[in-house]
Amino acid sequence: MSGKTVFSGIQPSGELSLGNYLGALKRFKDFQGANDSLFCVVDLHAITVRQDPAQLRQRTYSGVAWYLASGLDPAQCTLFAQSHVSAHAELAWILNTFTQMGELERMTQFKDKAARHKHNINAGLFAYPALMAADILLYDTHEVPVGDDQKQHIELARDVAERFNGIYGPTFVVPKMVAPKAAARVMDLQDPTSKMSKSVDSLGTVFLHEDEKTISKKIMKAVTDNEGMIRLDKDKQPGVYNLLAIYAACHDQTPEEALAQFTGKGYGDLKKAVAEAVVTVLAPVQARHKELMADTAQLDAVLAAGAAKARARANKKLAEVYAKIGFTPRQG
Ligand code: ATP
Ligand code: LTN
Repeated sequence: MSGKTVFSGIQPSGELSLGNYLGALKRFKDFQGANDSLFCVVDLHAITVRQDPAQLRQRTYSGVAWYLASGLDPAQCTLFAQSHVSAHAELAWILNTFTQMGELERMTQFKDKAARHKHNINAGLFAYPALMAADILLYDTHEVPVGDDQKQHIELARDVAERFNGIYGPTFVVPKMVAPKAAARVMDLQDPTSKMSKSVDSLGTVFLHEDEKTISKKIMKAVTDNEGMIRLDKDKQPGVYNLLAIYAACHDQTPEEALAQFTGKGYGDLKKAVAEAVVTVLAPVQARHKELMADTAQLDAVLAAGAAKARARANKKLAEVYAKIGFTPRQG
């Protein structure tokens, strides 16, 4: 063990996308074993947007299966569902009281989702970052591997940890975000100025479960530009930049290394190479996911074992926080 604790979470709010895979999931296996690592299906977060119960259950199983299919081994990490460990909701309540309205109002994810769900701008959606801070701070997490879109939330978790520590003395580890070297923000293939999102069903999102033909078609139809040159220019050529970043992430390269392979080539060549790279990377993961989904009892067993491990740790931290705040000790 390196002595580092790593935590990350994915919401069962839709079918997972290529953004989730390259920005987060694909890297998780590299953190297990040598580190103390915890990975969570954050179902409490998912209900900040209205969910159909049967679909939520199915997507939670699917999320666990994607974690396993991408190489996580429950013997080497702690894999669990957020709602199975009640300390997450309890600490979130406490942290709500250390989080300012003004801080939450600045969160771009809240602003985006509030705009998309105008008829359900609920208090949970607003307070979402305090729950995320609780997820992370409960386990004395050092590193949080996430995509770029989570930067603001991690910064808030750091501020809340420092604020609490400042009042009650050292209690929480102040966590750091770890972004991937390429594809930290995979963009929508049809609108490369917007993030590829799993909860927006469009031609611009590649879903992990899609077949080879569909994936290739979506990538071949990706929006580019009229420049006609393959360059790394995020502002002037966001579509091309996005394709290069996806290619790079699939090959474990930096975008600069990927660019070097396309000198003198055209957009058609680039798209073909990206489609091939994505299909090749996803094929074994998809096959394993399918096998795992055939046995949900096995997935329940993985979640039960993971929750037992997480619960013991989380309850200990929560008791420490409660004592510092001045709650009388829980008897039994
Ligand atoms: P929603 O669309 O419901 O908000 P999401 O896919 O944006 O969902 P999560 O499921 O919570 O959000 O994301 C899980 C992980 O995937 C996080 O680490 C997040 O940063 C990462 N991620 C999500 N979208 C992208 C993207 N387009 N590019 C890179 N990483 C991403
Ligand atoms: N907010 C994240 C999901 C998430 C998370 C976490 C990520 C919830 N809790 C803890 C890392 C650590 C999102 O919307 N992508």
